[in-house]
Amino acid sequence: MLGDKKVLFSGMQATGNLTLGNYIGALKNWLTLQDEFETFYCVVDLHSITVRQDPAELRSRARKLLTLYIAAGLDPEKNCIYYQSHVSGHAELSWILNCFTYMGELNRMTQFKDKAAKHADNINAGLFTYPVLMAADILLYQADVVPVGKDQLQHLEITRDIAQRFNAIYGDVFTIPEPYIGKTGAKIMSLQDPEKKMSKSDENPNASIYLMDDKDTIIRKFKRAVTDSEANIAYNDEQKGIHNLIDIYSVCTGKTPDEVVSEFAGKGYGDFKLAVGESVADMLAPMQARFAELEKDKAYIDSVIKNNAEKANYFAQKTLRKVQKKVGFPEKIR
Ligand code: ATP
Ligand code: LTN
Repeated sequence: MLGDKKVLFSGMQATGNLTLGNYIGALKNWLTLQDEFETFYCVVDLHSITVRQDPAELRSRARKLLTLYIAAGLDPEKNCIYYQSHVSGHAELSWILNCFTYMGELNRMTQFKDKAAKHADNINAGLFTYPVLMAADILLYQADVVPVGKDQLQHLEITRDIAQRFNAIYGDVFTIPEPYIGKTGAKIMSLQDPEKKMSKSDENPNASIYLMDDKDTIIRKFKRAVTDSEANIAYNDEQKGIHNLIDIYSVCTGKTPDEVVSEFAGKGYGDFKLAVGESVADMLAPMQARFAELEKDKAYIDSVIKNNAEKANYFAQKTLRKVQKKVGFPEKIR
């Protein structure tokens, strides 16, 4: 708790361009939670370098991502929006937690296996201990809830295990965090392969809707979306492509999947795909306009970065000092 509010922490990597999956699975839920919780929304740039990055590009993407958080509707006066690399406590706590995490646990992480397969030429130790840094992010702020997409549940589970292990040895140091998964659209699938999740690192640009895609591009991508030959708009596990489009439309319009199915009863896939494309473009338009404005206001974004890094540091240091004392590091002489 911070004051009378529970604490919420979440973050995204500044790798690639954000997709509709990131928006629906993460950002959109964040917006609805900003009043209820004391929130920390981080641009996790330390995590980004677990795969090789071009420095100038990483810097530019990280700033864009931070700006996008605000453009999407997170008020930086109410939400602590900051760069992970500006708060050294993340790396410091991560080291300590590394010493409370087992190789066997990390070996089971499916994201590690996927990323190791994808980047076989660079299976570095950071990629392996990625979940420990994520645990540090969360535990540093004593977060009660962590809104993420379903793919991150395994990382939340290991975070809880590490925290419980630490608490069992040293007493109640860390709050045990709970995952928060949005009701609809917890997993948005690729438009080109509905068996795979929509991912910003997908090589095929037609597989993902990027948050900065214009209306024509969005509609064209939905028109090309892979579906099936049933020619029937129904919500079931066999018609995975249509299922995904119904999920997306349902999030954009606020209608339930059943309502969507009745709305399009007897209509063709062409009509439905067009409607989905339009609803997505309409949902994204205000954010795109706001982003363009904010990007021009360098002084304002700089002030958000500075003020929120200070705020995050303050809370991070509180937990870090407590942990350092527990494990036996000597107190600093001031
Ligand atoms: P990458 O392709 O680089 O691994 P990603 O697109 O999977 O990236 P992340 O940065 O790993 O995105 O995730 C940011 C947030 O978006 C996380 O909370 C994650 O659960 C959520 N998310 C990512 N993809 C989807 C998706 N297809 N559907 C729902 N949520 C998603
Ligand atoms: N691993 C997450 C990003 C992430 C995160 C976090 C999410 C890093 N630290 C802390 C929630 C809480 C991802 O790849 N989506």
